[in-house]
Amino acid sequence: MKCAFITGIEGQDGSYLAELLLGKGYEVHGTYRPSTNGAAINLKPLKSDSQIFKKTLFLYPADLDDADSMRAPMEQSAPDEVYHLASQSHVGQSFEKVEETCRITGMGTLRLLELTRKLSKQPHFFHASSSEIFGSPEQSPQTENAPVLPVTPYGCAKAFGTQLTRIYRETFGMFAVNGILFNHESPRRGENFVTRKICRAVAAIKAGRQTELALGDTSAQRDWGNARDYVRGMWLALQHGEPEDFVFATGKLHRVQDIVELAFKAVGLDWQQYVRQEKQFFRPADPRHVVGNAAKAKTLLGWQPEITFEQTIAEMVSVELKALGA
Ligand code: F7E
Repeated sequence: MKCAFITGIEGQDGSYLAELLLGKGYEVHGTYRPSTNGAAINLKPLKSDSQIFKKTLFLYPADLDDADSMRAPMEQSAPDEVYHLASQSHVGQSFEKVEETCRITGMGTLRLLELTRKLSKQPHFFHASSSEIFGSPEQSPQTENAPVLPVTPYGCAKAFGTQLTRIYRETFGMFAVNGILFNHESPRRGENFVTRKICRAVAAIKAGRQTELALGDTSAQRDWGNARDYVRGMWLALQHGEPEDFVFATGKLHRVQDIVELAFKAVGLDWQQYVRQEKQFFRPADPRHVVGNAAKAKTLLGWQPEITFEQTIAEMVSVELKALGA
């Protein structure tokens, strides 16, 4: 039985990845932020399954800021594969919490690389890198070789972790891989990311519990995929014969405005009556022209996205409506 170690297992990606690996017969060990007390909703189905929880799924509170808290679970589990997904991942908040973002997202990755390097059995290591490392690139779409020129504190912290992952691969000989992940969404997305924020608000407006939706720049564009496709990519990247970096993206750009229109249309409401833009949600800098070219992942891993942007938004709205009983 293969053993995997996942940081940030309670998050959107961590929970989908845990399900994928358990389904493949892995033993899965994962860490969660001590402040959540292990109560996050995404793992509830797995934790309530007595055939799984504490049999093939093991959870530990651990803080990326504190290498000692990570060391014991990593050593005990002796993983074959490490998936490093935990971070301070909100780009907007990274402008308010610059130091914290660099500590958790940047230095946290260094701590984990170093702990992994010192394990007696060397696992394959996956770092969840981000399209934010490219900033606002001059050339689109971006491949693995696009210049690393971040424009946000989060992008900068991810760039640090990405380059270190390359150094641990090339200098220390570790099987260390960056998955350069473009935006990816699902009903498990955190509530303050724009897709979930819109879908939640649309359901609440439909149910008569909210009257308006305040957003930042609705002309902002992103390459939005589906989280389930991207965690499959993570796993494939670690099964590949050579450690290499891979872009995971759809290659298609959409505007925030497109999400607004799709989501309101799904519930039969006119968005113009509810949506306004508010200064507090605009960012001091916001990447432009970020769209990925995942040709390498397609050729070498046989990976391609299967769930469309439209399907993802439709599913997210429908889950929010159900949650409200609407
Ligand atoms: O913003 C605009 C905002 O916060 C998307 C993370 O997973 O992907 C994600 O980062 C766009 C931006 O995601 C609101 O300005 C407008 O242009 O959903 P988001 P993100 O910043 O792209 C990358 C690849 C990561 O690695 C990150 O960890 O939407 N926008 N109005 C808004 N965004 C938010 N959150 N809230 C608004 O009201």
